[in-house]
Amino acid sequence: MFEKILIANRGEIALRIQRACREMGIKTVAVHSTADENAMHVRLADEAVCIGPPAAKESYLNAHAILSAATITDSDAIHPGYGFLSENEKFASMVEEHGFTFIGPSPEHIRVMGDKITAKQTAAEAGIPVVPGSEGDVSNVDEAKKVAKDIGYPVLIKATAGGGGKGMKLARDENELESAIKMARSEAEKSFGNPDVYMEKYLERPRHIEIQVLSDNHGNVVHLGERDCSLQRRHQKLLEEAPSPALNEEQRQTIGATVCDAMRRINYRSVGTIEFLYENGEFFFIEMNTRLQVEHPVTEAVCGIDLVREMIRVASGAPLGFTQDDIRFSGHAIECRINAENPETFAPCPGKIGEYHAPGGLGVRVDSALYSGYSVPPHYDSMISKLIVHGNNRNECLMRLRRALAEYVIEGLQTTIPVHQNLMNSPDFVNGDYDIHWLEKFVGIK
Ligand code: MV4
Repeated sequence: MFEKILIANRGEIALRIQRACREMGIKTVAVHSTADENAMHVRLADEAVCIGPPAAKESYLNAHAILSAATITDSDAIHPGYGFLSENEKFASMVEEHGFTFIGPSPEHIRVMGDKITAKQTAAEAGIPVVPGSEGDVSNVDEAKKVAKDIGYPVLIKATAGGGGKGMKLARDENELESAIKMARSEAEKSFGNPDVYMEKYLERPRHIEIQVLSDNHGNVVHLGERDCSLQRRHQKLLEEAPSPALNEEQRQTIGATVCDAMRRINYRSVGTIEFLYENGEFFFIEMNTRLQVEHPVTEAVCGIDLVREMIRVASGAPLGFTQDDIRFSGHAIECRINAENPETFAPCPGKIGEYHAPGGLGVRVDSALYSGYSVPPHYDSMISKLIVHGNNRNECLMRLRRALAEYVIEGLQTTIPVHQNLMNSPDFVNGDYDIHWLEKFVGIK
C-alpha cells in the first residue's frame, strides 16, 4: 500500500480524499495556489506545497508544478479528484513516467473515452446500447443527410472533443442539417481545436441515468447501481439521487450486468461512470467518465462502500475485497449541490463566510471545505458544499433533507440552498416525475 499520496485538487474533494487516506493510514500532501493558502485542504493535510498563482492554469492545472511537489515530498501516488487534470491522458502518463502511481484508470482508457466518437464505438463494440447515429465524423453533408433520413429527425450534432453539452446543435429537419453541422464544426474547432462532429437521434424527453462501476487489476468488475442526474441547469447538476425513481430492480440488474461485461471486455480499471439517456424503458449510452464524480456520495450512501478507499486500493494493485453478490442496495440517498451563487440568477457570488453551522444527525453527511471566516475565492468553481442525505425510502429521505436544509446556516454570501428548498416542495419532484428539461422550466429561463 502507498505510504503517501499527493492530492492534486482543492475544496471538498481534496478533504474527501484526505479522509479516506487517513483511515487507511496513508499520509497526505496538499497542493495549493496562493489563493488557497488558508484553505481547509491545506490546513488538514500532513504536508502542503504551494504550486502557483490563483489562476487554475498556473496551479491546479500545472502538471510540472504538481510533479515537482510529488518529487520533493517523496509521494508514492497522485489522486487527481474530479475536474482539473483528472481526465487528462497526458497528465496520467506523465505521473506514471515520473515513477508515481496515477490513482485512476490507465492513460489509454482516459484517451479512448475522452474522444466521444471513439468512446461510443468502444461502448457499442463492448455490447452497450448506444444512441442511433452516425458511425463516426460527419463532415460530408450529403452523407449526413442519408444517415439522418435513416435514423429520423430531429438529430443532434455533437463535438467528438466535447462532452458535457458543449458545442451541440439540433437539426429538426433536413433544411436545418447543413447549418447545424457547419456551426457545430466551427464551434468545435474554436473551443477544442478539433472540428470533428458526430450525429445522433435526438431524444426529446429522456432522463440522465448513470451507472457507477468499480474494477481492479485482476479482472474483477462490479457495478454499484445508478444515479439519476436529470436535474441539471445549463449542464450543471443541481441534485442527484440513487436509486432512480424511474427504475425497478430488474432494470437495474440488467443494465448493471451489461455495463460490467463491457468493462471486463475493455479491461477497465478503477472507478468509472457510464452515462445513459433513458427514455421509454430503454438505455442509450452517451459518454463515459473516467474519474471519481462529484455525486459519488449518493452511491456510497446506498451501498455502504467507500469509493475513494476502493479506488486507492485497486490503484495499489489490491484485488476488490467483495463481489457483485456482496453488494446490497439499501434505502434512498439524495445529494444537493450547494453553490455560492445568487439563488435567482445563479450568478456566482464569492465572499467571506460569517456564521457557519452544518446540519447533522442520522443519515446526514456534509462534504464541504467551508468554515466560519473562510473566504470563498472567485477563481474556481462555485460549488461550496454537498449535502447528502440517506433514508430508508425516498419519502424518509425527502423529510430528512427538508430538515437538514432548514438547519444549514451559511452566512456572509448567497447560496443555492433556497433553490433546493423550493425543489423539495415541488409535487413533480416529490413524485420523482422529471426529465432532463424539467429543472430549467422549474427555476425559469434566466
Ligand atoms: C443528448 C440529448 C438528447 N439526445 N443526446 C447534454 C450533455 C451531454 N452529456 C449530452 N447531452 C444531451 N445529449 C441525444 N441523442 C440531450 C442532452 C441534454 C442533456 C443530457 C443530460 C442532462 C441534461 C441535458 C440537458 C440538455 C440536453
